[in-house]
Amino acid sequence: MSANTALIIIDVQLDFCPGGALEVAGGDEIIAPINQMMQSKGPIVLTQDWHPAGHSSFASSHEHQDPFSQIDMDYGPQTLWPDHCIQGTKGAGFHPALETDRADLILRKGTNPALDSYSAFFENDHKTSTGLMGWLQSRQIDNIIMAGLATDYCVAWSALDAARLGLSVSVVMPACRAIDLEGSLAQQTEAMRAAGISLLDALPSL
Ligand code: VGL
Ligand code: ZN
Repeated sequence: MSANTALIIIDVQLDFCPGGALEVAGGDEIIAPINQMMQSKGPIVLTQDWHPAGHSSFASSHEHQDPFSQIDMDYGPQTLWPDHCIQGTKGAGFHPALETDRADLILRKGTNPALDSYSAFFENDHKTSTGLMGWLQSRQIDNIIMAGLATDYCVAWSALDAARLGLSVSVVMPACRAIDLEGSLAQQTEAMRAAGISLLDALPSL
């Protein structure tokens, strides 16, 4: 892997793995390939969805709303989720098989109670920065390789923001798994392709 390439691993947390609060089918199957990619020498960023209890993206925070329904927030449409990744809970922790020791940066997102943050770069208002781009720029990183959970939410939103910011982006599809709500996987896969993101069907040689 060249010095200007970073590996960005999105939300490999227990709540997104089978048995978790917002389980993604096969979510734990991506840990072995991710650990393998993390044996490379380059910079590694891990992200963690990290919500306060009562977060506005939780269906339980709204009257008469079921998980997986959609509402309009002042920043745009927001899907409502089961309570998940609550700060300090077991479910918010990384899956124990993930080799986190190699991480240079662990970035937590979704901490503002009033605003969700799928992307590792901007919160869901598309304006509030997480600071990740500054971190990458200060290290002259212009190429990123991304994997994690979920393909059609946090991975896709992160990859699309990265491409919009001018980074060259590859998503390692076999090291991602999707929630796939109402065609969201096909839709976001097409959006990533249209944005010039490379969708890899095998692990890159790093
Ligand atoms: C995610 C829904 C809600 C994700 C996070 O990591 O893809 N999805 N919060
Ligand atoms: Zn979340």
